[in-house]
Amino acid sequence: MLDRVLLKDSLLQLRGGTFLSLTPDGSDRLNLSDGSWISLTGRQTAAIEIFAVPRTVESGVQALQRRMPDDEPGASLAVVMELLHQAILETIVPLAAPDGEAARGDGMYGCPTSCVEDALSGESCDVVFYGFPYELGITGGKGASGGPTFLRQCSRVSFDYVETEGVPTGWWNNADRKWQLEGIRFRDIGDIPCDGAERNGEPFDMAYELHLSLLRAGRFPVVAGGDHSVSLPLITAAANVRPGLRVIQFDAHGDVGSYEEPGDWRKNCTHGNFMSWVANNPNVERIYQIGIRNLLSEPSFDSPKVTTFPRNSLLPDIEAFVAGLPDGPYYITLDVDCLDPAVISQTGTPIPGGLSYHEAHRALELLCRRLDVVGLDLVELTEPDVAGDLREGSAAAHLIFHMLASIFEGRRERVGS
Ligand SMILES: [Mn+2]
Repeated sequence: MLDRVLLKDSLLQLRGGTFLSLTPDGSDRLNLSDGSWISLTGRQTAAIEIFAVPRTVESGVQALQRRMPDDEPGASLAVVMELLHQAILETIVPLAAPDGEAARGDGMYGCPTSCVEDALSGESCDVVFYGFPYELGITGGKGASGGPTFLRQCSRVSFDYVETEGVPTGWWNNADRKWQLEGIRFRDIGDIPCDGAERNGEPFDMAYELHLSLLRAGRFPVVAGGDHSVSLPLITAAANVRPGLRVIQFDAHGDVGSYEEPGDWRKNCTHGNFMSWVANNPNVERIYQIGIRNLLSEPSFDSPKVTTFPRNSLLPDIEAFVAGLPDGPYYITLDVDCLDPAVISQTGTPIPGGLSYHEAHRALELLCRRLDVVGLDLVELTEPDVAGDLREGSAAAHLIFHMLASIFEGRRERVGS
């Protein structure tokens, strides 16, 4: 499954030494580099012809869709992924500079991009970013699929990830007068391919498998959505690796349908109810919801696992709350609509009366420094109406930065104590 997770912009081509041949009866066969032959479907033949020259996954899938206009949505991507899985296509990922030194990259905060295998191998990195640009689970305004690309763009304006002789220099925090994240290696492995996907389909399985592998390899994953339903496979993977997981959800909405009978998530899960499945996961111990203030047509369901702090009611007592939380693994999911629309309005379902930037910043820093956080995501950020308006993406990029800085400071303090 892992070799099917790709940078959206990574290049694919037909494996070297492989060539197509027509049999006397006119059917297509492929000669593999080990000398053996396999028969091909018409769709496979078309894909192989298209990838005879290196192309991005996206452009190859589009070309295949033009050749096969009657195909179901997603069929073109599926055949490309199948050929990749069979090692008939191979990836060419432009990675490091020729001397092996990681170059300033196009990833989050300008960190280098990497293929999945490299991000998982050895001691290659600490923090792994990836995008999950999926929005088939929305019920409000569109645009969350543009979140990862927009967030990367904004993050590179605010920060500059630098490695000197392979060691990240970190950043000088000019407000708190200290270095942060020095020595913490970032890599960005790109986006889960979501073009042509079916609702709650293959991208969810890919994200789950990828997340499991990153956590088992000791990486700290940071995911940019996408709509909030993308958090379901991420939290499920985290709870699988670290049972007893507690989830802290910053959100204007509880994102709960029914705790009693949520049914089949493949059919029913949306960004407005994914927490029902999270709450029913036996490996999830508790859920704390902060910032909730939406209006519903009927009362929301109560689950003994869920504690809700409406609006900003928790924030005056945040230090006592954080101090009183039990030890154990935590996952933080940050729906940007928890913030007041004065801070972030670029979201599908904005609701007035949310957290200020400083309230969110302080709460997240306290939580992240004190707790054993095993992963985080930021979801529901949409692209701006006016191109080049980076303010709201900058707010989101800063919050992720401060969360990461606090998480790694907290880890160092606990190791040192
Ligand atoms: Mn949400």
